[in-house]
Amino acid sequence: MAKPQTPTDFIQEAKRVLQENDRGTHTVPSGHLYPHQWFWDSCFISIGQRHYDIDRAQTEILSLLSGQWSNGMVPNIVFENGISYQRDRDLWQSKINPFSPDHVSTSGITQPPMLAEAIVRIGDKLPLGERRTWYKMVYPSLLRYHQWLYNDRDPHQEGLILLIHPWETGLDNTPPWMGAMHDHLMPWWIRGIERLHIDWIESLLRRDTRYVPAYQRLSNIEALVFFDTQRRLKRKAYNIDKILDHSLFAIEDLVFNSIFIRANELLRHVAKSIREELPEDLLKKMKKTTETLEDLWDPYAGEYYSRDFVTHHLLQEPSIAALMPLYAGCISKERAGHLVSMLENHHIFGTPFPVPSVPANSAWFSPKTYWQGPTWINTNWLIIDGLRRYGYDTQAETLTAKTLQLVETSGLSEYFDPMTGEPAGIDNFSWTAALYIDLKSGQKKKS
Ligand code: 9WN
Repeated sequence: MAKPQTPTDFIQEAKRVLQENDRGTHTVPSGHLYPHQWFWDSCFISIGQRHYDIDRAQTEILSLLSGQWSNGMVPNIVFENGISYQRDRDLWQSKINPFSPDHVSTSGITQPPMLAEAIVRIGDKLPLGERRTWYKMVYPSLLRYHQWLYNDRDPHQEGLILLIHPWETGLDNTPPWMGAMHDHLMPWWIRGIERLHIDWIESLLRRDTRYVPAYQRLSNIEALVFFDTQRRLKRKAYNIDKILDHSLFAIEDLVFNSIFIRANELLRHVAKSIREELPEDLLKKMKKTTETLEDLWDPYAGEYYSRDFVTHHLLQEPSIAALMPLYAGCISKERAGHLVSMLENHHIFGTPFPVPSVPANSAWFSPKTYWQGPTWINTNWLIIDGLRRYGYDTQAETLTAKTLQLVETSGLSEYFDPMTGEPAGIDNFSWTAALYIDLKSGQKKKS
Protein backbone atom coordinates (compact mmCIF):
# COMPACT_ATOMS: atom_id res chain seq x y z
CA MET A 1 0.00 0.00 0.00
CA ALA A 2 1.14 3.57 -0.68
CA LYS A 3 2.85 5.58 2.06
CA PRO A 4 0.33 7.77 3.92
CA GLN A 5 0.51 11.45 3.06
CA THR A 6 0.43 13.95 5.88
CA PRO A 7 -3.11 14.92 6.88
CA THR A 8 -2.71 18.60 5.90
CA ASP A 9 -1.66 17.55 2.42
CA PHE A 10 -4.60 15.31 2.37
CA ILE A 11 -7.18 18.01 3.06
CA GLN A 12 -5.64 19.86 0.10
CA GLU A 13 -5.82 16.71 -1.97
CA ALA A 14 -9.50 16.24 -1.05
CA LYS A 15 -10.26 19.85 -2.02
CA ARG A 16 -8.42 19.33 -5.28
CA VAL A 17 -10.63 16.37 -6.14
CA LEU A 18 -13.77 18.34 -5.31
CA GLN A 19 -12.55 21.23 -7.45
CA GLU A 20 -11.71 18.91 -10.32
CA ASN A 21 -15.24 17.46 -10.17
CA ASP A 22 -16.84 20.89 -9.76
CA ARG A 23 -19.03 21.90 -12.71
CA GLY A 24 -19.75 25.42 -11.41
CA THR A 25 -23.07 24.99 -9.66
CA HIS A 26 -22.83 21.29 -8.85
CA THR A 27 -20.20 18.62 -8.34
CA VAL A 28 -20.20 15.34 -10.24
CA PRO A 29 -19.41 12.18 -8.22
CA SER A 30 -16.53 11.41 -10.59
CA GLY A 31 -15.51 12.91 -13.93
CA HIS A 32 -16.08 10.04 -16.37
CA LEU A 33 -18.10 7.37 -14.66
CA TYR A 34 -20.77 9.62 -13.14
CA PRO A 35 -20.94 12.79 -15.26
CA HIS A 36 -24.19 14.25 -13.79
CA GLN A 37 -25.43 15.53 -10.43
CA TRP A 38 -26.58 12.81 -8.02
CA PHE A 39 -28.90 13.48 -5.07
CA TRP A 40 -27.26 11.96 -2.01
CA ASP A 41 -23.78 12.51 -3.43
CA SER A 42 -24.45 16.25 -3.55
CA CYS A 43 -25.74 16.19 0.02
CA PHE A 44 -22.54 14.51 1.25
CA ILE A 45 -20.44 16.78 -0.96
CA SER A 46 -22.00 19.92 0.50
CA ILE A 47 -21.30 18.61 4.02
CA GLY A 48 -17.60 18.71 3.10
CA GLN A 49 -17.72 21.96 1.13
CA ARG A 50 -19.31 23.84 4.04
CA HIS A 51 -15.97 23.74 5.88
CA TYR A 52 -14.16 25.89 3.34
CA ASP A 53 -16.75 27.50 1.03
CA ILE A 54 -20.19 27.87 2.56
CA ASP A 55 -21.61 29.67 -0.50
CA ARG A 56 -20.54 26.83 -2.74
CA ALA A 57 -22.12 24.30 -0.37
CA GLN A 58 -25.41 26.21 -0.55
CA THR A 59 -25.19 26.39 -4.34
CA GLU A 60 -24.70 22.61 -4.46
CA ILE A 61 -28.03 22.09 -2.72
CA LEU A 62 -29.87 24.80 -4.65
CA SER A 63 -28.65 23.28 -7.88
CA LEU A 64 -30.01 19.89 -6.79
CA LEU A 65 -33.33 21.51 -5.92
CA SER A 66 -33.53 23.05 -9.39
CA GLY A 67 -34.32 19.48 -10.48
CA GLN A 68 -37.16 19.06 -7.97
CA TRP A 69 -40.46 18.08 -9.55
CA SER A 70 -43.58 20.17 -8.98
CA ASN A 71 -45.10 17.31 -6.94
CA GLY A 72 -42.10 17.53 -4.57
CA MET A 73 -40.01 14.61 -5.82
CA VAL A 74 -36.25 15.16 -5.68
CA PRO A 75 -34.69 13.00 -8.42
CA ASN A 76 -31.61 10.86 -7.94
CA ILE A 77 -30.00 12.40 -11.05
CA VAL A 78 -30.10 15.88 -12.53
CA PHE A 79 -28.63 15.52 -15.99
CA GLU A 80 -25.85 17.49 -17.55
CA ASN A 81 -26.80 19.34 -20.72
CA GLY A 82 -24.99 18.81 -23.99
CA ILE A 83 -25.17 16.54 -26.94
CA SER A 84 -22.83 13.90 -25.50
CA TYR A 85 -25.30 13.18 -22.70
CA GLN A 86 -28.40 12.85 -24.88
CA ARG A 87 -28.39 9.07 -24.46
CA ASP A 88 -28.53 9.32 -20.65
CA ARG A 89 -31.44 11.76 -20.81
CA ASP A 90 -33.25 9.67 -23.42
CA LEU A 91 -33.02 6.64 -21.23
CA TRP A 92 -35.27 8.39 -18.72
CA GLN A 93 -37.34 10.82 -20.82
CA SER A 94 -38.79 12.11 -17.57
CA LYS A 95 -40.54 14.95 -19.42
CA ILE A 96 -43.35 12.48 -20.08
CA ASN A 97 -44.42 13.05 -16.49
CA PRO A 98 -46.32 16.36 -16.12
CA PHE A 99 -44.63 17.11 -12.78
CA SER A 100 -41.07 17.04 -14.15
CA PRO A 101 -39.33 20.42 -14.50
CA ASP A 102 -39.18 22.16 -17.91
CA HIS A 103 -35.75 23.72 -17.77
CA VAL A 104 -33.71 20.70 -16.72
CA SER A 105 -33.73 16.95 -17.42
CA THR A 106 -33.80 14.53 -14.52
CA SER A 107 -34.32 10.87 -13.73
CA GLY A 108 -37.76 9.73 -12.53
CA ILE A 109 -36.84 8.17 -9.17
CA THR A 110 -35.34 9.40 -5.91
CA GLN A 111 -32.47 8.47 -3.54
CA PRO A 112 -31.95 8.32 0.27
CA PRO A 113 -33.34 11.53 1.79
CA MET A 114 -30.11 13.14 2.97
CA LEU A 115 -31.42 16.60 2.02
CA ALA A 116 -32.45 17.67 5.54
CA GLU A 117 -29.07 16.62 6.95
CA ALA A 118 -27.19 18.63 4.32
CA ILE A 119 -29.39 21.68 4.91
CA VAL A 120 -28.87 21.58 8.68
CA ARG A 121 -25.12 20.88 8.49
CA ILE A 122 -24.75 23.90 6.22
CA GLY A 123 -26.95 25.88 8.61
CA ASP A 124 -24.66 24.94 11.52
CA LYS A 125 -21.84 26.85 9.84
CA LEU A 126 -23.84 30.04 9.34
CA PRO A 127 -24.35 32.89 11.82
CA LEU A 128 -27.88 32.93 13.25
CA GLY A 129 -29.39 35.53 10.89
CA GLU A 130 -27.99 33.93 7.75
CA ARG A 131 -28.98 30.51 9.00
CA ARG A 132 -32.60 31.59 9.27
CA THR A 133 -32.46 33.10 5.77
CA TRP A 134 -31.02 29.82 4.48
CA TYR A 135 -33.64 27.73 6.21
CA LYS A 136 -36.43 29.99 4.95
CA MET A 137 -35.11 29.65 1.42
CA VAL A 138 -35.01 25.83 1.39
CA TYR A 139 -37.78 24.92 3.83
CA PRO A 140 -40.64 24.88 1.26
CA SER A 141 -38.69 22.43 -0.96
CA LEU A 142 -37.70 20.23 1.95
CA LEU A 143 -41.27 20.11 3.22
CA ARG A 144 -42.66 19.29 -0.22
CA TYR A 145 -40.13 16.50 -0.62
CA HIS A 146 -41.14 14.84 2.65
CA GLN A 147 -44.82 15.29 1.77
CA TRP A 148 -44.22 13.71 -1.63
CA LEU A 149 -42.56 10.69 0.02
CA TYR A 150 -45.67 10.14 2.12
CA ASN A 151 -48.15 10.83 -0.69
CA ASP A 152 -46.48 8.72 -3.35
CA ARG A 153 -44.50 6.15 -1.44
CA ASP A 154 -46.67 5.30 1.51
CA PRO A 155 -49.93 4.62 -0.35
CA HIS A 156 -51.50 2.58 2.46
CA GLN A 157 -50.35 5.02 5.14
CA GLU A 158 -48.47 2.31 6.97
CA GLY A 159 -45.61 4.55 7.98
CA LEU A 160 -42.77 3.13 5.88
CA ILE A 161 -41.62 4.48 2.53
CA LEU A 162 -41.45 2.01 -0.34
CA LEU A 163 -38.85 2.07 -3.10
CA ILE A 164 -39.42 0.92 -6.66
CA HIS A 165 -35.92 0.60 -8.08
CA PRO A 166 -32.64 -0.64 -6.54
CA TRP A 167 -31.01 2.65 -7.61
CA GLU A 168 -33.27 4.42 -5.11
CA THR A 169 -31.54 2.67 -2.22
CA GLY A 170 -28.15 4.20 -3.08
CA LEU A 171 -26.80 0.71 -2.35
CA ASP A 172 -27.70 -0.63 -5.78
CA ASN A 173 -26.85 -4.35 -5.63
CA THR A 174 -27.20 -4.80 -1.89
CA PRO A 175 -28.08 -8.44 -0.92
CA PRO A 176 -31.65 -7.92 0.39
CA TRP A 177 -32.66 -6.48 -2.97
CA MET A 178 -30.60 -8.87 -5.07
CA GLY A 179 -31.85 -11.85 -3.06
CA ALA A 180 -35.47 -10.87 -3.77
CA MET A 181 -34.60 -10.30 -7.40
CA HIS A 182 -32.96 -13.68 -7.96
CA ASP A 183 -35.70 -15.46 -5.98
CA HIS A 184 -38.82 -14.15 -7.63
CA LEU A 185 -38.51 -10.77 -9.32
CA MET A 186 -36.59 -11.67 -12.46
CA PRO A 187 -38.55 -11.18 -15.70
CA TRP A 188 -38.89 -14.45 -17.68
CA TRP A 189 -36.96 -13.19 -20.67
CA ILE A 190 -33.98 -12.18 -18.53
CA ARG A 191 -34.02 -15.62 -16.90
CA GLY A 192 -33.86 -17.00 -20.45
CA ILE A 193 -30.83 -14.85 -21.23
CA GLU A 194 -29.23 -16.08 -17.99
CA ARG A 195 -29.83 -19.73 -18.90
CA LEU A 196 -28.46 -19.27 -22.40
CA HIS A 197 -25.36 -17.49 -21.00
CA ILE A 198 -25.75 -14.59 -23.43
CA ASP A 199 -25.79 -11.89 -20.75
CA TRP A 200 -22.52 -10.53 -22.20
CA ILE A 201 -24.81 -8.61 -24.61
CA GLU A 202 -25.57 -6.27 -21.71
CA SER A 203 -21.88 -5.40 -21.31
CA LEU A 204 -22.02 -3.59 -24.66
CA LEU A 205 -24.47 -1.08 -23.19
CA ARG A 206 -22.82 -0.39 -19.82
CA ARG A 207 -20.68 2.58 -18.97
CA ASP A 208 -19.31 1.44 -15.59
CA THR A 209 -17.34 -1.58 -16.80
CA ARG A 210 -15.47 0.66 -19.23
CA TYR A 211 -13.86 2.37 -16.24
CA VAL A 212 -13.90 -0.21 -13.44
CA PRO A 213 -13.08 -3.96 -13.63
CA ALA A 214 -16.29 -5.95 -14.27
CA TYR A 215 -15.78 -8.23 -11.24
CA GLN A 216 -16.19 -5.17 -8.98
CA ARG A 217 -19.59 -4.21 -10.37
CA LEU A 218 -23.08 -5.58 -10.80
CA SER A 219 -23.34 -8.73 -12.87
CA ASN A 220 -24.69 -8.28 -16.40
CA ILE A 221 -27.89 -10.01 -15.37
CA GLU A 222 -28.38 -7.64 -12.45
CA ALA A 223 -27.68 -4.65 -14.70
CA LEU A 224 -30.18 -5.96 -17.23
CA VAL A 225 -32.90 -6.21 -14.57
CA PHE A 226 -32.06 -2.65 -13.44
CA PHE A 227 -32.50 -1.32 -16.97
CA ASP A 228 -35.65 -3.33 -17.51
CA THR A 229 -37.12 -1.99 -14.25
CA GLN A 230 -36.25 1.52 -15.34
CA ARG A 231 -37.91 0.92 -18.75
CA ARG A 232 -41.10 -0.25 -16.99
CA LEU A 233 -41.18 2.90 -14.86
CA LYS A 234 -40.80 5.01 -17.98
CA ARG A 235 -43.64 3.11 -19.67
CA LYS A 236 -45.87 4.12 -16.75
CA ALA A 237 -44.65 7.72 -17.06
CA TYR A 238 -43.32 7.53 -13.47
CA ASN A 239 -46.89 7.52 -12.18
CA ILE A 240 -46.87 5.58 -8.91
CA ASP A 241 -50.46 4.24 -9.11
CA LYS A 242 -49.78 2.68 -12.48
CA ILE A 243 -46.35 1.49 -11.41
CA LEU A 244 -47.61 -0.32 -8.31
CA ASP A 245 -50.02 -2.37 -10.41
CA HIS A 246 -47.15 -3.79 -12.44
CA SER A 247 -44.05 -3.12 -10.43
CA LEU A 248 -41.10 -5.43 -10.23
CA PHE A 249 -39.69 -4.01 -7.00
CA ALA A 250 -41.71 -2.62 -4.08
CA ILE A 251 -39.55 -2.74 -0.96
CA GLU A 252 -39.64 -0.83 2.32
CA ASP A 253 -35.93 -0.30 2.51
CA LEU A 254 -34.22 -0.16 5.90
CA VAL A 255 -31.45 2.29 4.96
CA PHE A 256 -33.87 4.68 3.31
CA ASN A 257 -36.38 4.61 6.16
CA SER A 258 -33.69 4.99 8.82
CA ILE A 259 -32.37 8.07 7.02
CA PHE A 260 -35.93 9.33 6.60
CA ILE A 261 -36.66 9.09 10.31
CA ARG A 262 -33.63 11.23 11.02
CA ALA A 263 -34.57 13.59 8.17
CA ASN A 264 -38.03 14.05 9.68
CA GLU A 265 -36.46 15.06 12.97
CA LEU A 266 -34.25 17.54 11.12
CA LEU A 267 -37.22 18.91 9.19
CA ARG A 268 -38.92 19.58 12.54
CA HIS A 269 -35.77 21.36 13.69
CA VAL A 270 -35.66 23.57 10.58
CA ALA A 271 -39.36 24.42 10.91
CA LYS A 272 -38.96 25.31 14.57
CA SER A 273 -35.94 27.53 13.89
CA ILE A 274 -37.97 29.67 11.50
CA ARG A 275 -41.21 29.45 13.51
CA GLU A 276 -43.11 27.47 10.90
CA GLU A 277 -45.82 25.03 11.99
CA LEU A 278 -45.62 21.66 10.29
CA PRO A 279 -49.05 20.41 9.13
CA GLU A 280 -50.75 18.25 11.79
CA ASP A 281 -51.28 15.29 9.43
CA LEU A 282 -47.59 15.30 8.52
CA LEU A 283 -46.58 15.25 12.19
CA LYS A 284 -48.79 12.22 12.73
CA LYS A 285 -47.27 10.43 9.77
CA MET A 286 -43.77 11.21 10.98
CA LYS A 287 -44.55 9.75 14.39
CA LYS A 288 -45.95 6.64 12.79
CA THR A 289 -42.80 6.13 10.68
CA THR A 290 -40.65 6.28 13.78
CA GLU A 291 -42.83 3.75 15.58
CA THR A 292 -43.13 1.44 12.57
CA LEU A 293 -39.37 0.96 12.26
CA GLU A 294 -39.78 -1.56 15.06
CA ASP A 295 -41.83 -3.76 12.68
CA LEU A 296 -38.60 -4.33 10.78
CA TRP A 297 -36.96 -5.98 13.81
CA ASP A 298 -36.65 -9.75 13.55
CA PRO A 299 -36.53 -11.08 17.14
CA TYR A 300 -35.21 -14.48 16.05
CA ALA A 301 -32.30 -13.14 14.02
CA GLY A 302 -31.80 -10.19 16.41
CA GLU A 303 -31.56 -7.82 13.45
CA TYR A 304 -33.47 -5.15 11.53
CA TYR A 305 -34.25 -5.91 7.88
CA SER A 306 -35.96 -4.35 4.87
CA ARG A 307 -39.49 -5.56 4.15
CA ASP A 308 -41.46 -6.57 1.07
CA PHE A 309 -44.22 -3.98 0.61
CA VAL A 310 -46.82 -6.48 -0.62
CA THR A 311 -46.24 -9.59 1.51
CA HIS A 312 -44.76 -7.81 4.54
CA HIS A 313 -42.10 -10.53 4.72
CA LEU A 314 -38.78 -9.36 6.06
CA LEU A 315 -35.93 -9.73 3.56
CA GLN A 316 -33.56 -11.68 5.77
CA GLU A 317 -30.31 -11.03 3.93
CA PRO A 318 -27.77 -9.34 6.20
CA SER A 319 -26.20 -6.10 5.00
CA ILE A 320 -24.86 -2.83 6.36
CA ALA A 321 -28.49 -1.66 6.55
CA ALA A 322 -28.61 -3.50 9.89
CA LEU A 323 -26.55 -0.69 11.47
CA MET A 324 -28.54 2.24 10.07
CA PRO A 325 -31.15 2.38 12.87
CA LEU A 326 -28.29 3.88 14.92
CA TYR A 327 -28.39 6.87 12.60
CA ALA A 328 -32.20 6.95 12.74
CA GLY A 329 -31.72 7.47 16.47
CA CYS A 330 -35.13 6.11 17.48
CA ILE A 331 -34.28 2.61 18.72
CA SER A 332 -33.85 1.62 22.36
CA LYS A 333 -30.45 1.81 24.08
CA GLU A 334 -30.52 -1.94 24.42
CA ARG A 335 -31.01 -2.49 20.68
CA ALA A 336 -28.31 0.09 19.93
CA GLY A 337 -25.94 -1.85 22.20
CA HIS A 338 -26.71 -4.99 20.26
CA LEU A 339 -25.89 -3.26 16.95
CA VAL A 340 -22.62 -1.97 18.39
CA SER A 341 -21.66 -5.52 19.37
CA MET A 342 -22.27 -6.57 15.73
CA LEU A 343 -20.09 -3.68 14.60
CA GLU A 344 -17.24 -4.82 16.83
CA ASN A 345 -17.51 -8.54 16.10
CA HIS A 346 -14.68 -9.61 13.75
CA HIS A 347 -16.87 -12.20 12.10
CA ILE A 348 -19.58 -9.66 11.29
CA PHE A 349 -18.72 -5.99 10.71
CA GLY A 350 -15.42 -5.73 12.62
CA THR A 351 -13.13 -6.40 9.62
CA PRO A 352 -9.61 -4.92 9.57
CA PHE A 353 -10.78 -1.91 7.49
CA PRO A 354 -14.39 -1.41 8.59
CA VAL A 355 -17.29 -1.12 7.94
CA PRO A 356 -18.00 -3.67 5.19
CA SER A 357 -21.21 -3.17 3.21
CA VAL A 358 -22.03 -6.84 3.84
CA PRO A 359 -20.98 -8.69 7.02
CA ALA A 360 -17.88 -10.85 6.61
CA ASN A 361 -19.73 -14.03 7.59
CA SER A 362 -22.42 -13.65 4.91
CA ALA A 363 -22.46 -15.91 1.85
CA TRP A 364 -22.79 -12.73 -0.23
CA PHE A 365 -19.57 -11.19 1.11
CA SER A 366 -17.25 -10.27 -1.74
CA PRO A 367 -14.65 -7.70 -0.64
CA LYS A 368 -14.34 -5.81 -3.93
CA THR A 369 -17.83 -6.08 -5.36
CA TYR A 370 -19.56 -2.72 -5.16
CA TRP A 371 -22.21 -2.88 -2.36
CA GLN A 372 -21.61 -6.54 -1.57
CA GLY A 373 -18.61 -6.21 0.72
CA PRO A 374 -16.46 -3.08 0.25
CA THR A 375 -16.21 -0.31 2.82
CA TRP A 376 -17.78 2.98 1.72
CA ILE A 377 -17.02 6.30 3.40
CA ASN A 378 -20.61 7.58 3.38
CA THR A 379 -21.96 4.61 5.31
CA ASN A 380 -19.08 4.94 7.78
CA TRP A 381 -20.05 8.58 8.22
CA LEU A 382 -23.66 7.63 8.99
CA ILE A 383 -22.58 4.97 11.48
CA ILE A 384 -20.14 7.34 13.22
CA ASP A 385 -22.95 9.83 13.63
CA GLY A 386 -25.27 7.13 14.97
CA LEU A 387 -22.64 5.93 17.47
CA ARG A 388 -22.33 9.47 18.83
CA ARG A 389 -26.08 9.79 19.21
CA TYR A 390 -26.11 6.77 21.49
CA GLY A 391 -23.10 7.90 23.50
CA TYR A 392 -20.61 5.44 21.99
CA ASP A 393 -17.98 8.16 21.68
CA THR A 394 -14.97 5.87 21.93
CA GLN A 395 -16.31 3.64 19.15
CA ALA A 396 -17.13 6.73 17.06
CA GLU A 397 -13.61 8.08 17.51
CA THR A 398 -12.03 4.74 16.67
CA LEU A 399 -14.09 4.38 13.51
CA THR A 400 -13.32 7.98 12.54
CA ALA A 401 -9.59 7.39 12.98
CA LYS A 402 -9.73 4.15 10.97
CA THR A 403 -11.75 5.80 8.21
CA LEU A 404 -9.36 8.74 7.91
CA GLN A 405 -6.35 6.47 7.92
CA LEU A 406 -7.88 4.23 5.28
CA VAL A 407 -8.38 7.20 2.98
CA GLU A 408 -4.95 8.69 3.73
CA THR A 409 -3.33 5.36 2.90
CA SER A 410 -5.41 4.20 -0.04
CA GLY A 411 -6.57 7.43 -1.64
CA LEU A 412 -9.88 9.07 -2.48
CA SER A 413 -11.44 6.03 -4.06
CA GLU A 414 -15.07 5.12 -4.43
CA TYR A 415 -14.81 2.14 -2.08
CA PHE A 416 -12.23 -0.05 -0.30
CA ASP A 417 -11.53 -3.70 0.35
CA PRO A 418 -12.53 -4.20 4.02
CA MET A 419 -9.95 -6.97 4.53
CA THR A 420 -6.85 -5.41 2.91
CA GLY A 421 -7.77 -1.71 2.68
CA GLU A 422 -6.98 -1.69 -1.05
CA PRO A 423 -8.75 0.98 -3.09
CA ALA A 424 -11.46 -0.15 -5.52
CA GLY A 425 -13.99 1.36 -7.90
CA ILE A 426 -13.27 4.70 -9.51
CA ASP A 427 -10.68 7.10 -8.06
CA ASN A 428 -11.08 10.82 -7.27
CA PHE A 429 -14.53 10.15 -5.87
CA SER A 430 -16.28 13.25 -4.59
CA TRP A 431 -18.09 12.04 -1.46
CA THR A 432 -14.97 10.25 -0.22
CA ALA A 433 -13.14 13.59 -0.50
CA ALA A 434 -15.96 15.64 1.07
CA LEU A 435 -16.57 13.32 4.00
CA TYR A 436 -12.83 13.00 4.61
CA ILE A 437 -12.79 16.79 5.07
CA ASP A 438 -15.82 16.65 7.35
CA LEU A 439 -14.54 13.81 9.54
CA LYS A 440 -11.09 15.39 9.76
CA SER A 441 -12.58 18.75 10.77
CA GLY A 442 -14.68 17.06 13.48
CA GLN A 443 -11.61 15.28 14.79
CA LYS A 444 -9.58 18.51 14.89
CA LYS A 445 -12.32 20.29 16.83
CA LYS A 446 -12.20 17.59 19.51
CA SER A 447 -8.40 17.59 20.01
C1 9WN B 1 -26.93 4.72 -10.04
C2 9WN B 1 -23.23 8.16 -7.91
C3 9WN B 1 -24.07 6.93 -7.58
C4 9WN B 1 -24.31 6.80 -6.07
C5 9WN B 1 -24.92 5.46 -5.70
C6 9WN B 1 -24.06 4.34 -6.29
C7 9WN B 1 -23.95 4.52 -7.79
C8 9WN B 1 -25.42 4.71 -9.76
C9 9WN B 1 -24.78 3.68 -10.65
O1 9WN B 1 -23.37 5.79 -8.07
O2 9WN B 1 -25.24 4.42 -8.36
O3 9WN B 1 -27.55 5.73 -9.33
O4 9WN B 1 -24.56 4.01 -11.83
O5 9WN B 1 -24.51 2.56 -10.21
O6 9WN B 1 -24.57 3.10 -5.97
O7 9WN B 1 -24.99 5.34 -4.30
O8 9WN B 1 -25.15 7.82 -5.64
O9 9WN B 1 -22.06 8.16 -7.15
